[in-house]
Amino acid sequence: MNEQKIQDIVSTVLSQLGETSITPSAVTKIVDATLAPQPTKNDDALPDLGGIKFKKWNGVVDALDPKINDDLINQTDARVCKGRAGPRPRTSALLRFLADHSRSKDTVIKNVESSWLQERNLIEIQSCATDKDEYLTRPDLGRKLNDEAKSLLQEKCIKSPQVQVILSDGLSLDAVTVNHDEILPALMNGLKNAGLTVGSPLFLRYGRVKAQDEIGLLLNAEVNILLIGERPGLGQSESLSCYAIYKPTEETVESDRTVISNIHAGGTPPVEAAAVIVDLVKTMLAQKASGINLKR
Ligand code: B12
Repeated sequence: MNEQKIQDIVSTVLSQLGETSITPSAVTKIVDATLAPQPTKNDDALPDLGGIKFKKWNGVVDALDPKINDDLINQTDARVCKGRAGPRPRTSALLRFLADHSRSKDTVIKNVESSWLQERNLIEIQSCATDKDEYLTRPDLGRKLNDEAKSLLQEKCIKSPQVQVILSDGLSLDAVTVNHDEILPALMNGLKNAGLTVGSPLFLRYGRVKAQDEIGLLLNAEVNILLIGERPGLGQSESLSCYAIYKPTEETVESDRTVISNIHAGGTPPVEAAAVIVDLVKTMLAQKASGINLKR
């Protein structure tokens, strides 16, 4: 798909959502590998190994037709056409692998500042995990709210909304911080434009998916939408998932949930995902169901 077609799709989605503050060109971040600058020995500064020019680096020496490799690189984020030095990876490919690995580890263990949440009017609540270490080693604690969170929900949140939206760091904080500005305003506007009552947006620190059930129960929300950082991969550490559930109960199981994964600039772009989620919410409300009980 060419850049113009992508821009047109983004433009249509933005106008359907009633979104005027985001320009389509700010949303589309697809880069053509053949246009990306290639690393040279004379670069003054140390190169950013996680940057696009290394991601799109073609390391195959003496290819019969290098354009074929460029084309392949452009079509996937997988580590292809990196060449080799004898039986070993080339230095650039190895350094890139290590850079991606560090990035993935960072995004799992990073914490968001409360000020970042306040600037975006997100009400902060926390699971029973007291820090990242405990969160990672005790998944059960990430599935329950702490006492303060339960009180905050009672004190500060709109009760019985049709839709409650929650953000959570989960296993990737970057997924939240990188995608927030494109997905949350568009999603909130889209839901309101669809005539739905929407609860106060929340941020759950150290959250696991199951925690959305307790929040849904306490706020008596009809549909509960959780945008949570996915376990990062080596090629992608900024991917967000949307887990949606209709009227969760104590007996809710995983198959009662619907999931839309791979939300990021190189997957389902966040603005487009907002439109898909609005449609999903409407379907859930109409059918009073989610997960395997939902007919789509
Ligand atoms: C880890 C993982 C799992 C683990 C979860 C173990 C655990 N307790 O953490 C295991 C191996 C069990 C698993 C199983 C399945 N998974 Co899975 N999983 C993932 C993965 C790699 C990361 C999820 C993540 O980071 N979640 C965020 C963290 C914070 O959540 P959590 O609270 O720690 O864990 C919960 C979620 O991971 C959730 N979950 C995981 N997979 C799925 C799938 C569905 C359909 C639902 C509703 C929930 C769910 O269950 C966990 C327990 O509550 C994603 C890939 C991705 N890019 O997102 C695929 C992914 C979400 N899984 C997928 C699928 C299809 C499944 C299975 C249906 C596979 C199968 N045929 O059996 C099962 C369903 C399991 C279920 N819970 O009902 C698909 C969903 C596609 C879609 N849009 O519907 C994904 C996107 C992978 C893919 N690209 O195909 N999964």
